[in-house]
Amino acid sequence: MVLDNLASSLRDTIRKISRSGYVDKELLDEVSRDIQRALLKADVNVKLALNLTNTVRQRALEEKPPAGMPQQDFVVKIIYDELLKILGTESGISLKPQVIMLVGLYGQGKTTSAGKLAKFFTKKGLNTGLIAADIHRPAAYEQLQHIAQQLNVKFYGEKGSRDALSTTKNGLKSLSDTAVRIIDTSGRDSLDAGLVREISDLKKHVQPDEVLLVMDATIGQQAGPQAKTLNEAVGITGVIITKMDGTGKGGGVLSAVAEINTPVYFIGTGEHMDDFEIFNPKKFLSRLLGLGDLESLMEAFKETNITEQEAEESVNKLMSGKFNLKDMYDVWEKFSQPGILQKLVDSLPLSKLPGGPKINQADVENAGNKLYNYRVIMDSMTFSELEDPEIINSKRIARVARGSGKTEADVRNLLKEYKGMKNNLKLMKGNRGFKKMLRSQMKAGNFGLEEELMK
Ligand SMILES: Nc1nc2c(ncn2[C@@H]2O[C@H](COP(=O)(O)OP(=O)(O)O)[C@@H](O)[C@H]2O)c(=O)[nH]1
Ligand SMILES: [Mg+2]
Repeated sequence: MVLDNLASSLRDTIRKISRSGYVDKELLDEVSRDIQRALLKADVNVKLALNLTNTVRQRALEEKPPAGMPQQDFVVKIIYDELLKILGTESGISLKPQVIMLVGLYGQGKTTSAGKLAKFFTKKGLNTGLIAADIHRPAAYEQLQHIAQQLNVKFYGEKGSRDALSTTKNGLKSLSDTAVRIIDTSGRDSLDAGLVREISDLKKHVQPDEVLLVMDATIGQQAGPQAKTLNEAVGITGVIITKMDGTGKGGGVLSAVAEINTPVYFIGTGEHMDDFEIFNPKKFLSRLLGLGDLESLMEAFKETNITEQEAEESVNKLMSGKFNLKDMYDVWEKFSQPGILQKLVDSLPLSKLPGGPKINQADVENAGNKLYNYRVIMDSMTFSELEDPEIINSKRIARVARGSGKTEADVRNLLKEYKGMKNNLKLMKGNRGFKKMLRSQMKAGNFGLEEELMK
């Protein structure tokens, strides 16, 4: 697919962010260099790439994450936001009677897309007609007629016509009872004054509801100037990006879309009439970056219900070295709320990456069960045992196991995990960056969770 290389570089960067202990200026510099390189390699316009990475860096330095969101995820969110701006708004084509004019250079996929659009509208119950206004290409008439026959939609053309405007006017009249009328115009090998004059003339006299620019995803840097000139000449209202199934870099077309600031309506993913998708920028970007649904991530954070103050208190306690089983219990209790674990896992960016750690349903259930079992065990401990786990000797272990209906090995595992956690915390004592990270992790309620799930 087009943009595959860009996708994999961006995913590497996101992985780097997710794995970093904490976010600092050094990491942000590195990340913005990585993104810049990836964008330039993918043929994204230099100015656009620089603007984007500067904005990401600045926002990540200046803005604070919403309560509960770890800094790392926040940086990923900023990258996502800024890339989304390039891809444009979510608005799509409307399902109503209308006249649509397709413009673009030779071979970009206008005629094919005219057919795909006709199929799209027909399926939605709007009868559709195709008008052959490409008077330059020798077989253009036959190509469109053939597509119309294949789709069983209406067709108007004047074989051998030398006048695009009069043919189009006749076509619109002849198809006046057809809900959606699509005009397939001429292209050129390159942008020239003749083409620009021809289509601006058409636009002026026909006043179509939509003027859609058809662009091949693989054309590279010339996409930008092309889009700009055509937009100035006829006012592009939407874009169809074709040949997304190809192997080109794709960044040129993305830059062009950003340059004219026009929504992408559809993408073409093959030569067949069915190889056509409505373009949804958010979905496209999430898929490109290999992220889960960021909205549900935010929601999951909210639902953990840990307040700023609670997080602060827990962190202070942890960092003071006075961390005991009671504290661990409190943290784990948050996860035991129904659905929270699954929600958090669903939204962990790391787990969505190809080649990243795989978390399946069974792992989530195991982790959930484990936390639940730990709580059951701790429920059988005395208050002084929770406060001071050092006093738990083998006699007490046997008692707790009996009381909780678990094995002694289960109890020992719990204690082992607690000690491991405590040791790690001791090692990190005095590290301010770590403290900061811990606080946000804590607020997010995912302290230790990722490691737990990724074993
Ligand atoms: N792989 C692929 N080929 C496409 C796509 N759209 C169009 N094509 C092919 O690109 C070539 C040029 O398309 P055409 O519609 O004639 O372009 P036009 O000159 O702009 O009208 C044809 O061979 C099409 O089959 C697409 O989304 N994917
Ligand atoms: Mg054509």
